Order: sequence, then C-alpha cells, then structure tokens
Amino acid sequence: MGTVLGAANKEANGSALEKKPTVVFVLGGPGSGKGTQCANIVEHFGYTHLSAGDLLRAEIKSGSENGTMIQNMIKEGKIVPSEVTIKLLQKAIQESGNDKFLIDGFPRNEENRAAFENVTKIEPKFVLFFDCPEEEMERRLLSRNQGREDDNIETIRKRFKVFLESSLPVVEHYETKEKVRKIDAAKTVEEVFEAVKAIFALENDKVTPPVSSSSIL
Ligand code: UP5
Ligand code: MG
Repeated sequence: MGTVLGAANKEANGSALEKKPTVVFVLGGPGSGKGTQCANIVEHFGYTHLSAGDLLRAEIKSGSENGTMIQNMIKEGKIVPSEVTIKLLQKAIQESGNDKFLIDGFPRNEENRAAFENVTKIEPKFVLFFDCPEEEMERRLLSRNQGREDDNIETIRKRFKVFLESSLPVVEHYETKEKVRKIDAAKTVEEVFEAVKAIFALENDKVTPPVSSSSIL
C-alpha cells in the first residue's frame, strides 16, 4: 500500500514540479533600470527575461486586434487589462523551453497580481525591487532616445502617478510576505548589478525543501 501511495504521490509531485516554473518578479518605477539589470541577470544566472512591456509593444507591432487598445493605454501610461498581459506571458513561458523566469514590469497592480496567481497558480520565489528617486528616473527616461512613445514628459508623469498609486501596493503586498529584496537603483549600472548578484547568490544557496512523498507518508 505504501508503495502505491508513494508512487501516486511521486507522480502527482512530479507533474506539479514540471508545471511550476521558478518566477522572480522584477519591479520598480519607470526608468529604474529593470530591463538593464535583467539583461545582466540572464547572462549570469540562466533565467529567461520576460518584459511585460516588451511583449505588449511586440503585440502592437504584430498588428493584432488588441494592438490599438494596447497602444492607447501605453501612451496614457495606463495598465493594460490583466487577461491580455497574462496570455502573452503564458505564451512566452510555454515557448521558452526554460523553467526560470524574470518577469519584468508585472504585476503592476493588485488586480494583475491576483489574476496571475489565480490563472497560473505561480507564486514568485522573490521580488526584486529597484528603488530609485523620481528625478533620476525622469532624467534616464528623457535621455533614453529609443523612440518609445511613452518617453515624453507628459506620459512619464502619468507613469509615475500610476506607479505610486497602483504598483507600489503590489510591492507592499509582497513585503508582508517577506519576499521583497530591495535594491538602491540610483547607483551606477555596475554598482546596482553587484547588489543584484549578491541577492541571487543568496537565494540560490537557500535550500528549498522538496515537496516529497516522504513528508506525507
Ligand atoms: N539606465 C539603466 N540603469 C541605469 C543606471 N544604474 N544608471 C544610469 N542609467 C541607467 O533603463 C532606462 C534608461 O536608463 C536606459 O536608457 C538605461 O540605459 C538607463 P531601463 O533598464 O530601460 O529601465 P526600466 O525600469 O526597464 O524602464 P521602462 O521604461 O522599461 O519601465 P516601465 O515600467 O515604465 O516600462 P514597461 O515597458 O515595463 O511598461 C511600459 C507601459 O506598458 C506601462 O506604462 C503600461 O502602460 C504598459 N504595461 C502594462 O499595461 N502592463 C504590464 O504588465 C506592463 C506594461
Ligand atoms: Mg523596461
């Protein structure tokens, strides 16, 4: 009997493990350096980088039926409906072939967060939070010069407002769960990455107890 139950548990756990990738949410204000640091993390730690903003911009370019709606939301600094963003993230996760993801710039509000949890049943391993003063973020965005339609002062101000009102509560939610790893993002790219590396080294060393049949039987 023990063998049968053990086998059943093993199978159940095995499939659960296969379906649940490791996710780190990378959050921070507009221009705090999320994309820049994610590129570094990918090189050193083998994660796949999924920028929700990049996925949405690609969706506009592809000429999808949601394209115009997404474009208008981004121009206004507003948050695109959860179901649209979550579908894009799920598709990218499935197509990647990896099991470790940096999800950059999502969830942006409590509704995003709850919907992602409900749909995917994934809880982040931790949340990397780039803390940067607005004046520094504004300077960076205004000198980025990559042709982003939301990098103009009017839209930037709207993005800051949405970040404070809607996105910071998500960080606060994860703070209550002790999942937030806060980084001073106002330093140079190199200095910020040193701090990021230290966090990933620490998290990788943590032993996550496997959900094994032995703890059940
Ligand atoms: N830079 C970076 N680090 C620096 C440093 N340490 N020192 C000096 N300069 C530094 O960096 C921005 C600029 O600063 C770059 O020029 C860089 O070289 C320099 P970057 O790494 O690009 O910062 P990042 O935080 O990624 O800034 P980004 O503008 O991408 O952040 P947002 O959160 O505003 O943009 P995102 O693409 O995530 O979203 C855009 C819009 O999409 C949102 O406003 C919203 O309308 C929509 N959206 C949703 O609706 N839902 C989502 O889930 C996601 C997005
Ligand atoms: Mg970005």
